[in-house]
Amino acid sequence: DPFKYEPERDPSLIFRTEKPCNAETPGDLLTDFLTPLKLFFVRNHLWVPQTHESPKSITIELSDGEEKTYTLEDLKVKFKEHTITVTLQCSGNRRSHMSKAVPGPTSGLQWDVGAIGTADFSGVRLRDVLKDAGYCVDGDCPAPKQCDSQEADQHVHFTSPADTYAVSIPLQTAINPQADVLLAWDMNGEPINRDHGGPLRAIVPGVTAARSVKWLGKVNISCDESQSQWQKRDYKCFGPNIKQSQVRGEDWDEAESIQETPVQSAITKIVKAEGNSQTSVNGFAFSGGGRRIVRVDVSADGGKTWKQADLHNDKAKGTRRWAWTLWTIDWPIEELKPGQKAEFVVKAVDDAYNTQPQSFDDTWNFRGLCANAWMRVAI
Ligand code: MTE
Ligand code: MO
Repeated sequence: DPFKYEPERDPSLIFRTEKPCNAETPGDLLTDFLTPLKLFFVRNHLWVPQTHESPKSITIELSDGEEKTYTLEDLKVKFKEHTITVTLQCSGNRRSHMSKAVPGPTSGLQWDVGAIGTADFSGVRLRDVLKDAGYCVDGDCPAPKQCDSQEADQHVHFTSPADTYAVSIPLQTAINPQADVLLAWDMNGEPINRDHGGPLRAIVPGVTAARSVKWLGKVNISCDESQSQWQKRDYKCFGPNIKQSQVRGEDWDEAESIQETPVQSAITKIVKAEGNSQTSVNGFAFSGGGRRIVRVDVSADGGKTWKQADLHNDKAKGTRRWAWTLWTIDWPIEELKPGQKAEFVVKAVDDAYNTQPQSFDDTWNFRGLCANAWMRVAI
């Protein structure tokens, strides 16, 4: 039983499956800017490797097949350490909300709002390590002979030999000094624990968390995306008219892998007014690609009228905005009239003026990925 040696977990998490462990943070505990480690959601496709099974070094495979290996100690002494505040969100977060849309249920773990969390991750820039290993990362790099594609189309693969999970990101993300891609060993100032991929994990800010490979052992550059099932046959969205049974292999091949994620927000905690005061509505807002949240609109009448929430101040670290923004709005009790549309609704706007779709009915996809329609909670 490969699940015999799973780490202990906080019982306040909501367990969607036990083996493998898939557990989310209850919304009303997502109130800290940095998510406490014991409450940070866990998303495992397979088992958690035992300490002696997880790699203590990273092997970089060069284009000619030669390999260069760095131990954790090598990384710590050879390269500059960076700490970046990163929100990791599973592509399936809020899937259960999409499953209530007109087209019907979606397949996968039926997460509520809590397959998301934020931490300070410390480590070295992947870019610096690739450069040291002999890759051209600055400017005009010649396209490798064996690729018929441009540099823009190359990919960096991350592999965990311990649980066999592997995915890839575009090379341009990996080598961009503004993208802050890390080989990380610390999470909120502590060595990354077993559940979250220690001793070494990839952190790809602003990109769906599926690309932040835990128990990382190998990195290589390739002309093609990773050939793993997690890259090729999952984490892709199709149109709302497409049922899973209709999708052929070539449709999967042609569909785009999710990398940067769309703007998202959720209501996590509502504190009811006592007596004649206010009801406090709290939540998070987050956008991929380093885009800041510039506004959060909240309605108490199902989306007919709106007010703006107060965005919390925080101390996010990083070259761009990789962290969520927490928000609060206090609603006077006399404005909360029970009725047909007595519903809190939230939607956020990012710095590219992207906003969230109104409904899941027309953004539905059968895997329930990137579920980011307005969130509604009955009052
Ligand atoms: N890395 C490995 N090796 N194995 C996994 O199952 N799951 C991925 C990613 N990295 C996974 C992995 C997915 S889908 C998500 S959402 C995040 O890890 C979850 O990270 P967390 O468990 O630290 O919250
Ligand atoms: Mo995920």
